[in-house]
Amino acid sequence: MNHSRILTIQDISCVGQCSLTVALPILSACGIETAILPSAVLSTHTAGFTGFTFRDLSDDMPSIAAHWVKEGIKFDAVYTGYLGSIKQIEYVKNICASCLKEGGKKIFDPAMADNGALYSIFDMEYAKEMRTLCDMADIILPNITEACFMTDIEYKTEYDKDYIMSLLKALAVNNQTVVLTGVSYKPETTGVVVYENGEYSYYEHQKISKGCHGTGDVYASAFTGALMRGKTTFEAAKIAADYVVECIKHTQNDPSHWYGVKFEAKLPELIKSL
Ligand code: PXL
Repeated sequence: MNHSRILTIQDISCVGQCSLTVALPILSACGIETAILPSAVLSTHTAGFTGFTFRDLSDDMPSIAAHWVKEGIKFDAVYTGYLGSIKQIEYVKNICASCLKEGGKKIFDPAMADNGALYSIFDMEYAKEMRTLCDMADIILPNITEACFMTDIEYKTEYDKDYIMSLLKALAVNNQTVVLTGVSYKPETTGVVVYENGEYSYYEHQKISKGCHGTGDVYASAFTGALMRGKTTFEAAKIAADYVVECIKHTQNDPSHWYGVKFEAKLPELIKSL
């Protein structure tokens, strides 16, 4: 197995099973050396908890990256999730320019919205800036809401393949690969579309009625881990989808666990699938 080192940039929500507390264990379980750059520290995530603390670490990001440059540290891929501000998006661009190996992959999850709405701390200006980051990517992993915010296409809950194609074409202006999550053409199923070099493929799977927080981060982390282990984009998209379904099934009957998914118990299955 080739050794890969990835850098993931996202917040630490100390409690809540999202962002770095999901990405680091999942990528490590996939066998990938995982360096982290925390963009902020929050006591919990912002989706359902109130009164959380928020320490913005933006100002530390350039000096951390400058130290890596001095040490000659470079990464095979940069994978980003939830970022706290427009300034951080700019810093991510600079870090990719200075710390990615030649041919290194830029994998960006524009984690900023769901179910037709932006998360509480974001606005349209942020969405526009996120679009400029996604325009530089090798692979982006939006959900339909995020795709709409980045393309100015109307958000719909019922749609057909033509609508999905319009989103994909509007996103992939620089031939980035788009992995569009949460694409559901039938009430009982959902799935993920991979749009790569102008080719559309769809992995359809069971829809579990219960939506869970943090599954976007679990998905993107498992996808990135599988991809870094040499899977094709479509294989990685499928492995990550199957893993998320198992995580939700394992969590859905525990009402006390409303804030995330119990992804840890299903890591052995993810590892087996690689
Ligand atoms: O899972 C996305 C996410 C990450 N980080 C923080 C969040 C959320 C979603 O709400 O609040 C802080």
